[in-house]
Amino acid sequence: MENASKPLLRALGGEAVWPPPFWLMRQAGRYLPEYRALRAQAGDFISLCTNPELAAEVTLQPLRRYGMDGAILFSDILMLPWAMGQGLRYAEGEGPLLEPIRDAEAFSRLNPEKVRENIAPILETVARVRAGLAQEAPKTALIGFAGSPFTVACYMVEGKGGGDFAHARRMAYADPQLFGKLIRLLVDSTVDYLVAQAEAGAEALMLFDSWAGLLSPAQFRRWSIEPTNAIVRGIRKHFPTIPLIGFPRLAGPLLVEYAQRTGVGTVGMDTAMDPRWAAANVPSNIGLQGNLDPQALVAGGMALEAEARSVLAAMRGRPFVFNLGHGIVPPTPPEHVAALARVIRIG
Ligand code: 1CP
Repeated sequence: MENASKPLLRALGGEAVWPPPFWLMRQAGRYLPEYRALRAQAGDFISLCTNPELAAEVTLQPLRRYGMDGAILFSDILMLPWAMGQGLRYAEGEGPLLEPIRDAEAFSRLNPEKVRENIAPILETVARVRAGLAQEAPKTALIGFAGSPFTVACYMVEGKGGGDFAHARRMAYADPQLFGKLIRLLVDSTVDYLVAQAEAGAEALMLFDSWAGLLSPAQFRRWSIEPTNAIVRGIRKHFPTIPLIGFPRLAGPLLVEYAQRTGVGTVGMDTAMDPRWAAANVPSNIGLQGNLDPQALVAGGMALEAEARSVLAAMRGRPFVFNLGHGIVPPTPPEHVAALARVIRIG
């Protein structure tokens, strides 16, 4: 079986592989000069995400330098609302800007029937990366992904990132019917989207719930755990055993309930999570992924090495995938990533 030769799939399947497999959130991106060159050639960010040749190339770039065990599809969590027809652009230095959805009329303009057609180039990227890995990196597994409904809804309602998504969180209390409709639409379209990525060649799937930590415990159960569980059940009808990773960022102790109730096999730990606490409290049949501070990677040197070693020490003996606690930031020196890879490979 192919699984047997891919350390990432073995770890996500519940095996305590050591030294652990690794990949890094935002491993393709602006810290790499070759990414910046290709990005300039593509023009804007959406053009890059919908150009299968360039997006596949960008996905493979970090592997050529560092030999990660996982490749993550180069795309963005906001490509799903874009595919439903919500206006989206990425302003230089400002992040994403969308036409906010704050009422039933704006909601009714979303067109989920268009998703299949609009995501076709992204699925082609998946197929190209998978073929590229077979050629260039046969032990590296391809991870497909989507945003979790709550996190994607945050951007859809707010129209931008960078704040605390007050409009979205308020709508969840003030108009739970409309917010619930948006979440259900996202659950259904995210199942279709992730199943399509698996059909195109993704070998594991990850759900990014980057803003789950903004929710109260009751709202976390309702808008993060329940929709994630619905997505897991939907995917499992088509792919009963594909590894699934959930990342409820800044969930704190609610990470345990998320691990117990969503059905994902592996949970991501953010930078603020103590890996020793997670090892002691997350059920031992659930894998862990994370959680080096991206700023330690910018700093490099002894601080990076010490921090990486303490994560490794906490995770020894568990099914574990080494990663950061959040995405690589643009000022990261590429040689620090190489230094980190050496520390992880020693185990
Ligand atoms: O200028 C550029 O090149 C665009 C920067 C960029 C990149 C490289 C954006 C805009 N998205 C991406 C790629 C991306 N985004 C990937 C590709 C694979 C990889 O990891 O290498 C993935 C998985 C994402 C996921 C994503 N996008 C998340 C979830 C993870 C996280 O960071 O919390 C979120 C919240 C987004 C939204 C988004 N897209 C881009 C930006 C700058 C943001 C954040 C905006 C904000 O601050 O709210």
